[in-house]
Amino acid sequence: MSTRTVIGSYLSPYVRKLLAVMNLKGLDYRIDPIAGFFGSDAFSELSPLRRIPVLIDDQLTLCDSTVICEYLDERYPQPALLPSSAADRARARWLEEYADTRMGEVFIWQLFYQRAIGPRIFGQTTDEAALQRALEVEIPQVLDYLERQLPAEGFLFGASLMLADIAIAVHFRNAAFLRWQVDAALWPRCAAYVDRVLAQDCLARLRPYEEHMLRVPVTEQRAALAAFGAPLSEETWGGQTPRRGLMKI
Ligand SMILES: N[C@@H](CCC(=O)N[C@@H](CS)C(=O)NCC(=O)O)C(=O)O
Repeated sequence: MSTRTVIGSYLSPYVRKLLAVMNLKGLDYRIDPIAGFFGSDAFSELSPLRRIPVLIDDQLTLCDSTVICEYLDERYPQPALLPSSAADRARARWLEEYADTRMGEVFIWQLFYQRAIGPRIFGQTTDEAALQRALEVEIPQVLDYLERQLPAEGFLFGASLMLADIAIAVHFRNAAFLRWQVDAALWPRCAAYVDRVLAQDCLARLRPYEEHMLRVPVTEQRAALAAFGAPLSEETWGGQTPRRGLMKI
């Protein structure tokens, strides 16, 4: 039985980022696949912002995908998640930050929230104006920026997949759940790069679980994943009813 537990759903981009890093480093884990907004009271004790992912291992309980991935990289340095020169490391951290904050804002808090979480979890009607603004203005701005940053071949820092690559690509997987994809005629470099990164084994291995979860309601996902053979934790920090988040974005 693994000494590491990841709390958080396979459908969250930030959980996907952490799981891909653990797969890349060959670290085993058990997962408590709770959806965002579905943590129990006990979950608030572990995650004061009530956000996923959380990692529990033999030494500590830790929140935030970036903090957790950096901790794992320091404890298990191979393969490295950051490039070696100071300038490249700084650029890698910036691109990861851009992915976590700006891409998270437009892909998750606009697109995914308006199309999936708001209506399905909170019974809200879609804010069509916000959705259109995301699709027509905000996402194209992100793609224009990425098109100038991403390489035509390989990954951001050469032949090895690193944390910034994973942090960027995970958001496109959530967009794909909604049948949205990068228009390769407008952003060819970005479209090819996203396909290349998502095809890497550490991310591709998560797809069967993601697809399985998409087919069932949130409250049935744990049981469905157990039947599907996912490496579930014995304990769960999930609740039965959704609660509004503490943070605005
Ligand atoms: N900066 C955090 C962001 C985590 C995050 O926003 N997680 C979402 C799920 S995709 C969540 O837990 N949302 C629930 C909430 O905000 O209450 C990280 O990198 O871990």
